[in-house]
Amino acid sequence: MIATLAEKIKRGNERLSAEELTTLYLHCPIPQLSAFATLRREQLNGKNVFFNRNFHIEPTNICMNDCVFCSYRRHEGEAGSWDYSIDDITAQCRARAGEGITEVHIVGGVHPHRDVHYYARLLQAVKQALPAGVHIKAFTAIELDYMITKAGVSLSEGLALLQQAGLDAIPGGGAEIFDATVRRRLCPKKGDAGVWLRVHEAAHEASIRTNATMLFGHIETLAHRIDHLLQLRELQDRTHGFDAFIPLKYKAANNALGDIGETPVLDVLRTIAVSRLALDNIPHIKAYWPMLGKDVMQIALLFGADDIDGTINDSTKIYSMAGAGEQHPTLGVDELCRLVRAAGFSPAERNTFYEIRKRY
Ligand code: V47
Repeated sequence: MIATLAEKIKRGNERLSAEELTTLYLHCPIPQLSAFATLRREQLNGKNVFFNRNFHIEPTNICMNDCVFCSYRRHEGEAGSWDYSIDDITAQCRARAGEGITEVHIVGGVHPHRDVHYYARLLQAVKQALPAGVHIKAFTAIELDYMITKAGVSLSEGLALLQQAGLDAIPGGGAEIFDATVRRRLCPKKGDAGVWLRVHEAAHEASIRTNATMLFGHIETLAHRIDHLLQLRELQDRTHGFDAFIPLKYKAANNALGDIGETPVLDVLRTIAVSRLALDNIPHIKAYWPMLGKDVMQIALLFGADDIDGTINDSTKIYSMAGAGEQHPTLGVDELCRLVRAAGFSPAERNTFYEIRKRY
């Protein structure tokens, strides 16, 4: 069976089924799985490992949802909550205006009182506070669904308002695991898979590029992961709007699910490799180093990942609050390039749309 799959993967133009992906995950020896994923990543991306110069803005951690995996969310007024004003946020942007940043990534909690008109004002203010040409990648599908519904406008009208205000791309968060039963236990108040997929489809129709994620290593099964990947592949066949897929390993500190612990590193690497092989129509697989740590990020490059996100400059709290090794995630371009070269690849600085700005 593995030998037949090897031939199929080498031919490079044939789709792998759910059964074949399951076999690869369960039965393929790890060196061979690494070789298969590397073959596919080289067919798509050569030796390039992409990164950008970015930072995150997290406007608030006040959130209406109650996801059991989340270490970050607080109630309004609760100790440890934050809620930055637009002025606070523009001050954060001005403080970074000289850093050569090309992308700002904005995500936060689903704040009960904020609608799409408020967030359009926020995006306008961020664009004005940063040098011309910096792209904004902002808001998970779940935040978008809430803020647009709250304003009483349609999904396409809401996205158009944000686009006019400066939205360039949408990140992949909020997807978690699409299966309805798991989702009910994991994030009972959050929009379901239909909501997530509909928002991304509407964004693609409006020519907004987006990413996709999968939160794994908690209460889901392998079948749920494969189903999640194939639902993404199916949408991408229709819209071609996804640039990157980011497999996010569940981190167990400071959240209600913590007793289950964290999944072993070989599960993470198998999942990244199977994602690369399953998502034959999504160009990039991101190894998100603030979550994986720098060492596992380097190894992930040998399992099909070709993107490592960016410099980040100590600007995100989602993973450090959940116990990630990187408590103050910052990676200078020189260090980032050294890590990529040491793993045998060529660092390529990209912009939000994967246009190469510089090779090192
Ligand atoms: O949707 C929350 C995840 C996501 C935990 O698009 C957790 O380029 C693990 O989507 N353990 C938000 N994961 C982050 C995200 C993202 C990150 C980097 C790049 C991009 C991109 C998107 O973080 C949430 C959720 O799935 N998350 N808590 C946790 N305890």
